[in-house]
Amino acid sequence: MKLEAVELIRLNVPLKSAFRTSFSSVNMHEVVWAHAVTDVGEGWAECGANDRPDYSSEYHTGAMAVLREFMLPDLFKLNNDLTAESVAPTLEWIKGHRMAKAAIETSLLDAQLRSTNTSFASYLGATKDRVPAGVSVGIMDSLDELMEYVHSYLDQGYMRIKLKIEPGWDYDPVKLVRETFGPDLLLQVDANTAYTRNDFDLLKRLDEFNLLLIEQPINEEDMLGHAKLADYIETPVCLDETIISADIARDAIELGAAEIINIKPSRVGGYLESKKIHDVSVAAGIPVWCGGMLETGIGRAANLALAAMPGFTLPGDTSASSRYFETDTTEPFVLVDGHITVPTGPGIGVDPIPEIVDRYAVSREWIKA
Ligand code: OSB
Ligand code: MG
Repeated sequence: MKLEAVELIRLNVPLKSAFRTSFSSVNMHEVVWAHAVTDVGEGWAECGANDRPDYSSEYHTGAMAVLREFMLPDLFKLNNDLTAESVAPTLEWIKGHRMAKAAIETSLLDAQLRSTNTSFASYLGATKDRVPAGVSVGIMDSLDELMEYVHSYLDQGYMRIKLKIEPGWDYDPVKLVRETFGPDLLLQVDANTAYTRNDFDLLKRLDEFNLLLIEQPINEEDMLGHAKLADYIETPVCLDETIISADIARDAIELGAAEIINIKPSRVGGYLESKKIHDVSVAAGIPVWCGGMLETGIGRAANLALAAMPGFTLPGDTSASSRYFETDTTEPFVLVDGHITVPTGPGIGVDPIPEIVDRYAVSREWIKA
């Protein structure tokens, strides 16, 4: 196919309630979309970058800049030789910026698959038509508030609870949730790098709660530290921020730093690299699950297709649209019996709703070949 133009859309999508992690508290999902126009049709993708470089080094206006200045000019130059599969090799010379790369590659994969009537799920080799949904629960102002939210998510049918933790909000909230909801609740925690190598004894205290996993306890660059921690505690160590490629995933597994892997397509540069990480992990016997970046329907749809691959044996953060949004940008994804249905239509299988995009868009910029 040939890339004719890309529209970069910045949207501010209000969240139902503040989402607090160890690195930020947000009331608004400030995000960028890539809307690709090709000679075979159009495609859509949501960039995972936050408004600030707080989860990773990327941020939304930085992603727009690198797309505009470096990525799109190279992809325009490919003319008719462009395929979704050629995006990563073409942009390989550009260091980092994986979320920007993921956005453009995914929008082109969407266009390409729509043009051949193929769904993301079948392209990726998905084997499930619905996936169990977990929910990521932010840090709260009080334990009472936390209990209200966890109660409500379990009432809605979520199959797994992930508690965000940080120093000062760890042992007590985890203990309360475990004691209140019992030993059968699938429960895990995510620190988003908030701890250090000096905190291993504190983290070991969580062993008594039989957690599914602890996600990214320490610095993302400290792979050896994670391997040491994995030896020291019983709770399986799961990596999120550290795993930026299939090569890194292979190393983390071999070093014993990743006993479980959170695959987030945006973080690793897209769905093709995600598939590679899935394959590396399955070959090594490492369970994977699908993480998220609070995606609206455009990003959520593609994540659900990935989560339907056979190696995704743990519930992901692929929750319903209503977890975050009063009004999603697409037809909402709904929770049924704790599961979300995997889209089967061409490409990502959902379309943006124009009036809603108009309502949330704060800027729209066309970049043409
Ligand atoms: O670490 O998984 C994370 C949200 C933003 C940035 C990082 C993370 C998260 C979440 C929520 O935990 C995932 C989601 O529901 O999309
Ligand atoms: Mg995480």
